[in-house]
Amino acid sequence: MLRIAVQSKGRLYEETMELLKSAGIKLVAVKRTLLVPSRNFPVELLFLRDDDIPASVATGTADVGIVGLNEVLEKKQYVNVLRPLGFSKCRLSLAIPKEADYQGLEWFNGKKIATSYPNVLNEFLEKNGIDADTHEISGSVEVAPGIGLADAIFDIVSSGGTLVSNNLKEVETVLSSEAVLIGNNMYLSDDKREVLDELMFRIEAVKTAEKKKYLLMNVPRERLDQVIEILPGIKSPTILPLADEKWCSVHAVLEEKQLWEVINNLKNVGAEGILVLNIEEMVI
Ligand code: PRT
Ligand code: ZN
Repeated sequence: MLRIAVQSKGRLYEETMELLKSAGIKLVAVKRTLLVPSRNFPVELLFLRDDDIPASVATGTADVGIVGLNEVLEKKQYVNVLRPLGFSKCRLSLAIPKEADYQGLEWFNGKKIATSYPNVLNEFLEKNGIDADTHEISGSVEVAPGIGLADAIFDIVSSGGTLVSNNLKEVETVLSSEAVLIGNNMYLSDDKREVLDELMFRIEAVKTAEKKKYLLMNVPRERLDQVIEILPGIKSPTILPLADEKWCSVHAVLEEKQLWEVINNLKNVGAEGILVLNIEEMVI
């Protein structure tokens, strides 16, 4: 049984559960107990605060974990990032009062910076030769400059709305973060290794499918060549006959970002009844 440490509640929770569900992992019942086994796959979920996930994996309490890269780097535990997961994207940035005149990093020399990420911040300051005073606080970092507790902050930014409403401006992005799957260097039994390989394989399939759409349409046979030229399929599109011999049905997979442009081009050459379907998993 492979044990996966996940956040018990918070910003990572929903999408972590969604990913595991898409990978075909059903839980016995998501009660808020600490340890919940799956009923159809040999894994169990260990629900923790995100701060505790890197250590739980490093010490072997859990075999793998799902947590923000920002926490992984801050906690300095011996864990490996097995793969990025593409959700909970954010950045760790330096922000200062919006009226301040900012010319470059030297601005921070001699300044006091409030943060919940002192390790990542100190590493960055050291690397850039900046001598600032790091002040660790655990929550509501963004209010620190407004109440005179600090000159600047180093915090997570996503939309930037929190900075704006606190009269701050983002001046340096130090780290781009997202949820990652982490593991440790410990020996995994053959059984666990097999489950982890299968889990990684399924996550890969889910992630590959996420950005793709399945397209079906009816095309006049005489326009088929033009349609094939428009479709940037994985290989060549599937073409099926229809009862009306002048028409055929064309199926293809394409990148979500190309979707609307391709659909317009298809309509222009006479494709009809265009259907767009989500793909749940894709094994290449
Ligand atoms: O209780 P527990 O310790 O488990 O959770 P937590 O409260 O420490 O963390 P949580 O659930 O808030 O965040 C978990 C992870 O989500 C973080 O470690 C990041 O990897 C990621 N994440 C993604 C974010 C955000 N986006 C985010 N916007 N974490 C925090 N924020 C905060 C940010 O600090 C800001 O104050 O949300 C606020 C709004 O951001 P804006 O820029 O959109 O206004
Ligand atoms: Zn936390």
